[in-house]
Amino acid sequence: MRHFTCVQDLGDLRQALNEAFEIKKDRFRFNELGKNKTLLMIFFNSSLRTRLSTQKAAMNLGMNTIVLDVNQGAWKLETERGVIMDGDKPEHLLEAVPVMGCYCDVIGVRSFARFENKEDDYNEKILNQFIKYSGRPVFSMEAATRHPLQSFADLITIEEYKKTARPKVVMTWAPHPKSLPQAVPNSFAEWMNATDYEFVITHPEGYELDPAFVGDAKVEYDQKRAFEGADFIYAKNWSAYRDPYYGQVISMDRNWTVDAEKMALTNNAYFMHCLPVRRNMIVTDDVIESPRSIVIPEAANREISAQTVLRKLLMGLSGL
Ligand code: AN0
Ligand code: CP
Repeated sequence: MRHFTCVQDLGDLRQALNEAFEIKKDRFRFNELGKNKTLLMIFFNSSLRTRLSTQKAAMNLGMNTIVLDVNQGAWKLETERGVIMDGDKPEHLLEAVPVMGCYCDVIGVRSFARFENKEDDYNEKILNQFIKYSGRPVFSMEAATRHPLQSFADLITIEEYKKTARPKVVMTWAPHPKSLPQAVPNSFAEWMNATDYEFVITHPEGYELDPAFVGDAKVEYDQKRAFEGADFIYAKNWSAYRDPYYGQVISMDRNWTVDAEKMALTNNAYFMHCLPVRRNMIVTDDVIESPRSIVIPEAANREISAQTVLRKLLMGLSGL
């Protein structure tokens, strides 16, 4: 594997899952593979899980890691070509990216949607410049449109907890006070559509996602009806995708908060969320604290998804 930005890059999903479970059984089995290899993690946005789990995964493989928070200590980066750089940004991405490539073997990038220009976001303008100009294998640590390491961990988690071959998985929008990207829901939909699960998306009118990600998923505007018989509830907020509201909060309706009453409509479903989560906006305290909440094992699987991906990238580097 040369780069990792979406589910297709993994190739055979069943095989990738088997590799993940192999790693989970003995996470130090491949600790020679990354010897003398350096991972550079670039963050344009904050992170807790991605930062820790990816670094731990790299250490398990014997890699060295360097972490750079672009907005803290590095030069502010201009990203538009042709700009007269007389403002507050002393360096251009077009020099910074190849320079970063000089100091490492693999690059992870976190670069959220900026909501300034929908086309730039949906063309993955920043991530693609890393792919084009760094000369290194690049993987997404949540880019503008997808969060594949999260979705892979989500899939691993569902595979571990499911009781039937084809569980009913429901992704529900839930309220949040700030504009959040569509990357997590887009990506989760993309990965669920790559399985044979029954997959339903529920959200208020106006929160329709890009049809390219929704694919064949069933969209149900009645949240309670969507919850009926669900085996997994995957909660997430996202901002509007459709014009003219792209990137905006158009509803904070707390009737969409996941609570015990709604969970009672499900088939004793497990509750999932990628975290960080705002309690009593997205989900009530009692649901997230209940024995059916699997948010912590879900987060723990981020180490496994990252390690499976890094291993594939390292194998690609060695021509394996
Ligand atoms: C981010 C998002 O919704 O994309 C990161 C989630 C992993 N969440 C926040 O910014 C709160
Ligand atoms: N789930 C997730 O990616 O969390 P962080 O934003 O803390 O990395």
